[in-house]
Amino acid sequence: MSQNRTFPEDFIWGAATASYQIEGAATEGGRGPSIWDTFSKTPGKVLHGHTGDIACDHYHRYESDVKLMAELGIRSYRFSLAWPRVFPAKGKVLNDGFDFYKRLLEQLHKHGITPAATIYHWDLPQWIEDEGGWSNRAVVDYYLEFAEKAFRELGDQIPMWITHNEPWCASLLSYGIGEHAPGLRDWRRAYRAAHHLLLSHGEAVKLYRSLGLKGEIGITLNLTPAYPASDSPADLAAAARQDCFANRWFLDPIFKGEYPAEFMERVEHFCGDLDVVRPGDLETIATKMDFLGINFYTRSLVADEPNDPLLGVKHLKTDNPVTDMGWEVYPEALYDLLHRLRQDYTDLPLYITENGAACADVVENGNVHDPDRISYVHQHLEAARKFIAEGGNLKGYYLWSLMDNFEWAFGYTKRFGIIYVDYDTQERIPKDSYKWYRQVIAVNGLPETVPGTVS
Ligand code: PNW
Repeated sequence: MSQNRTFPEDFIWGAATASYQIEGAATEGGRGPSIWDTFSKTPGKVLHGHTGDIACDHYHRYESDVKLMAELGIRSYRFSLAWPRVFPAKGKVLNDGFDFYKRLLEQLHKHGITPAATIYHWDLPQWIEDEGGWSNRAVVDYYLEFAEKAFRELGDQIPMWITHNEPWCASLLSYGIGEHAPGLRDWRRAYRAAHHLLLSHGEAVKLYRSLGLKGEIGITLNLTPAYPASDSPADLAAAARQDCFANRWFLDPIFKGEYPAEFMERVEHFCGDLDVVRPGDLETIATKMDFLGINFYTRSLVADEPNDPLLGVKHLKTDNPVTDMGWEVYPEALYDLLHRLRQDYTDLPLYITENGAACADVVENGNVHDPDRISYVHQHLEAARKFIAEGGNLKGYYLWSLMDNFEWAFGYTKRFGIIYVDYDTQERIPKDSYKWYRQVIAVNGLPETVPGTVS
């Protein structure tokens, strides 16, 4: 019975964070401002005016945080490198800008935890944004300079590199929808930004190879499968457009060396000629990498909506449970997605580089109860396990997040951690989900029943 609930021997259990969301120490060591410092200090952009100035103070507490990782039993820890710690201002390089990460790596090494580093998780130095940010092609060279320094200084200690976290968010959500820094509503710039993110990814893979480093390099995409509200041709077409917008815009160039043509026509009809793809770009973007990272949280359910100008879709709600983000809990979509990637795109190893839930935790006598998070993670791990059992090449799972942190436009109001953070005292309290995950890791498998649900 327990046999079929286990994971492969070498399955990589992990947890993830990102620099701006946890580090704090915003001006320490000469760090310059990032677009998130600027954005969070602009009134009305982040809930309650929260900023990452202090966050979880991980910059000072990394030692005890790594101890908590070790007690959890994770084999790998995914974190990101803060670009403005190294390139704080135009023409300025701090040669000790990676020192914090060197200290962190030492601790991880001491506890036998394998580091997985994301080069870019959204904290673009403000001075680069002042020159047009991701929508200006010059950013690609700036990014490569940062990546090269990271590879040279940390490359021998980090076996797993992620060029970008969620280019969809860093471009379309940030320059188009305007919900993330720099908070622009300019679709043309958003699509240009997406191209430069992809291009810098491909260039970084080539650079990594040219340096002869021995680790693996890939990219992390947030993929949100789109399901049609009905079988009508109009709704099917709406779901196909939504899928281009959310998924194929990144998957197709990376794996097929092309943008979805029909959708590109629609985009250019809407925003004007993007004037962004140069000869050779698509070949670079499609440079073979070593793995694909997937961040999965939810799906979307869409119907045709002729009055919606860009996509012609409307999003529908269901009766399924939602997390604190309002995101529908729909683990079947993870299973479907994994199979689709395998069938339509790649046989490369896959990693789930983020999955988790924001929940209303119940803090009680020094314990933190979070049954909904346990149930969410359990169901998604079950979907992952089923895919592996069917021959799928899924090598690891990084829970988002190790600890509560700065949840972007929502500030500290949404808690994703399996470790509770008291932002007044910086006290850490492992939640019930931490203890549950520790047990899953220890036995390399899922328990029979999902807590809090009737089965
Ligand atoms: C991801 N959306 O962000 C990020 O990689 C994390 O830094 C973040 O904390 C986590 O997921 C939880 O939100 C996303 O609006 C933010 O679709 C927003 C969206 C998707 C992912």
